Amino acid sequence: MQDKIEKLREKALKLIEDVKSSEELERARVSLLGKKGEITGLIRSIGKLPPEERPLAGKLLNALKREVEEKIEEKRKTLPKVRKVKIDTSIPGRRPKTGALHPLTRIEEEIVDIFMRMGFSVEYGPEIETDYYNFTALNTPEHHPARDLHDTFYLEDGNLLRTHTSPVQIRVMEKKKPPLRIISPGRAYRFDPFDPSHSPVFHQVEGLWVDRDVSFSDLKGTLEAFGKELFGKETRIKLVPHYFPFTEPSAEVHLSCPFCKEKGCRVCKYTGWVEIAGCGMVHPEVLRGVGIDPYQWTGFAFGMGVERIAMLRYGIDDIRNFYENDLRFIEGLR
Ligand code: 2U9
Repeated sequence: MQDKIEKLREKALKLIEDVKSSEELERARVSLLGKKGEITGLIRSIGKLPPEERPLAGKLLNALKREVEEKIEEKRKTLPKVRKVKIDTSIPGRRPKTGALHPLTRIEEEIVDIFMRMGFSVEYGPEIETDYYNFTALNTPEHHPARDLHDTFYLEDGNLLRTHTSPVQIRVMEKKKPPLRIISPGRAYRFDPFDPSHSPVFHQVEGLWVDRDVSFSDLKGTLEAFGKELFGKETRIKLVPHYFPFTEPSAEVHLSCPFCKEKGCRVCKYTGWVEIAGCGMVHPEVLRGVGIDPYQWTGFAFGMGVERIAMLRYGIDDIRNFYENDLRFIEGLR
C-alpha cells in the first residue's frame, strides 16, 4: 500500500506541475480528489485492508490529500485569473416580440371593411390570367399600349400575370347575373422598375356595382362616402376627367389632402388634392361581352392602389419601404 501511495503521490505532483490553465487544474483536482478521484478511491479502500495496516495507510493518505490540496492551491495562484461572469438576476427579462399584420394588409382590410359596410361582397380570382380576361374582355384593343411587353409580365405558355384585379369582376359577371355589388382585393403585377413610386407587384382594391339605373352620381356618392370613412368627415372629393378603355366616361378620383386640409403641403405637392383612385361607368362593350344587356343594366367601377393609400395614410414617399420588411420601419407604422 505504501508503494501504491508513493507512486500516486509522484503521479499527482507531476500532474499538477504540468497544468497550464485553470480548466486543466480543475480537471486534475477532480481526477485526484473528486468523488471518483484516485486519492478518494484509495481512502475508501482503507476499510478493506487488514486491520493492522489501516492506521498507517490512513495517515499516509491523509497527508497525501493535504499535500495535493496545498499544491493545487499554490498552482492556482500562478495561473492567469479567469473572471467569473456575474449575472444580475434582478434585471427584467426581454419581452419577446409579438407578431402583427403588415401595414399593407391592415390598410387593405380597412378599405375592404368600408365597402363591406356599404353592402359590397368580396370576390377573389387567379393571379395568372389569360389575355382574354385581363385585356380583351375589358375592351382593351389588340394594340393598346397596356398590352406591351414592356408593361406586362407574359408567361411562356401565353398566359400573363394580371395587371389589375378587373378580370375577377369579368369572371363574376359571367357566372352571376345583376344586380351585383362586389369588390376584388388582391395582388397585381406590372413590368415596372422598383423605384420610389413603382413596384412590379402591388395591391389593388377594385369595385363594381351593376344594377338598373346605376348612375355617375351613385359612383361619386359611393367614393365620397369612402373618402370620408378613410380620412375623416371633412374630406372632399373631386372627379377629374380621364380615359380608360373599360369605362366611359372615366375619371381620376382626387381627395382633399388629408395632411394639410387643402392648404398645400409636401404630400399633395402644394395642390391641396391627392389622387387616390380611378373610376367610371362600365363600358357597354364590357357588359355586352359577359352577356349583360347594357340597355337594361348600367354599372360603375373603380380601382385603387393599396400602396398609394397606405403611403398617404402614413406620409411615406417611397413604396419600397413596404417591401423591404425592415422591422424598424414597419413597427413604426401604427
Ligand atoms: C370591370 C369594368 C371596369 C376598374 C377601374 C380604374 C378605373 C383605375 C387604377 C387605380 C390605381 C389602377 O392600382 S392602380 O394603378 N385603376 O384607375 N380601375 S376603373 O374598372 C373596371 C373593372 C372591372 C368589369
